[in-house]
Amino acid sequence: MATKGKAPAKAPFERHGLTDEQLVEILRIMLMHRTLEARGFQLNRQGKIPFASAGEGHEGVQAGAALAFKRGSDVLVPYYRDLGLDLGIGLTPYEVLLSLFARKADHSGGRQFPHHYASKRLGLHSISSVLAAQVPHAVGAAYAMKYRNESGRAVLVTFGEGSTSEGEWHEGMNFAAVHKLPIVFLCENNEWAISTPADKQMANPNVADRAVGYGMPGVVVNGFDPIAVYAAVKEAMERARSGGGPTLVEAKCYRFLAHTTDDDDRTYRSREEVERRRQDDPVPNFERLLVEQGVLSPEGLESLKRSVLAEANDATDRAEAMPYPAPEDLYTHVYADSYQPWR
Ligand SMILES: Cc1ncc(C[n+]2csc(CCOP(=O)(O)OP(=O)(O)O)c2C)c(N)n1
Repeated sequence: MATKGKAPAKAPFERHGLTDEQLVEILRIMLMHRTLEARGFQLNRQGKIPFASAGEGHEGVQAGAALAFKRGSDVLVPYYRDLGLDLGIGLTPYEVLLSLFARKADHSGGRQFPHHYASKRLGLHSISSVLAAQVPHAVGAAYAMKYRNESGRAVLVTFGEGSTSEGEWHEGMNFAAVHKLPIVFLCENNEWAISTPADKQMANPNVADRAVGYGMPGVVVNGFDPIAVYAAVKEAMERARSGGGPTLVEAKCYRFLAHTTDDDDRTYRSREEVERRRQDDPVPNFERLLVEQGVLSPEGLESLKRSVLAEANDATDRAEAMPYPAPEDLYTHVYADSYQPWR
């Protein structure tokens, strides 16, 4: 595939109107994303949690896109690999750890799959593990906004490139374009759908090229560059909010770790490939950029990293100390009233 193994050439520093504080906030989200994901893998290997997924390589896409989301009015319909996007719109590390530990204080009472967050407070839609099922959900939310004349609001829906092979993805794209709905489709193309490489998924290397077939704009952006992602998603969200209809944005990135803690990626891709792609790692590259551009001092960077780690450690300790749900709560919210099927 044309773009495989290569990030687009390095552009000169362009901050797209972002202040120093916003640039540092993007880096803080990227660092927290990476720290909490490493924590998930550690806790799994310690036998303390059953499962965690991994978005290493997606940090730039997600922290950049999160900044283009308008808190309090936009709606986010993410997928399971979007920890950084969820943190970026306001999910707390403590909420993340409650989900991983499946504690009673978790938003779903410890019942949902790990990393499947939902928050009415944040406009964060409940996540579905069924690939592309979130697309019709998101399109429905966008249709409701249009039906109710709620201008100034938009939906951001995300998915991997593998999910674009699902019928629901195509149906959602078509319906959104026909009805000119306020929605942005953000594809996080990490080149792998578990063990299926992107060139076995589709003959055209650009998911974004499909947009023209539905009658909406499609753009490709370097997913290792959070500022470029911010700019592309912001423009698309503004078009959606102002009645201009949907956009498909494809952010090219890479998955550095296994699909989840249950996957062994050595069975389908070489260590050399992963090692080679590490040169595009958005986290150290963005750290370096902010220091080079004088946005952060080297001491400021170290202090930011220390505070992220301290917050992650505190969230881990607090969540681990919380109780599990009681066994007798199993049917709460499943059957009406206090009906218990075994009685
Ligand atoms: C309808 C459906 N088919 C298969 C699966 C199993 N499955 C879970 S994740 C995944 C790969 C998805 O790849 P992609 O959409 O590219 O996203 P990524 O995980 O790479 O971020 C598959 C096949 C599923 N969850 N749902």
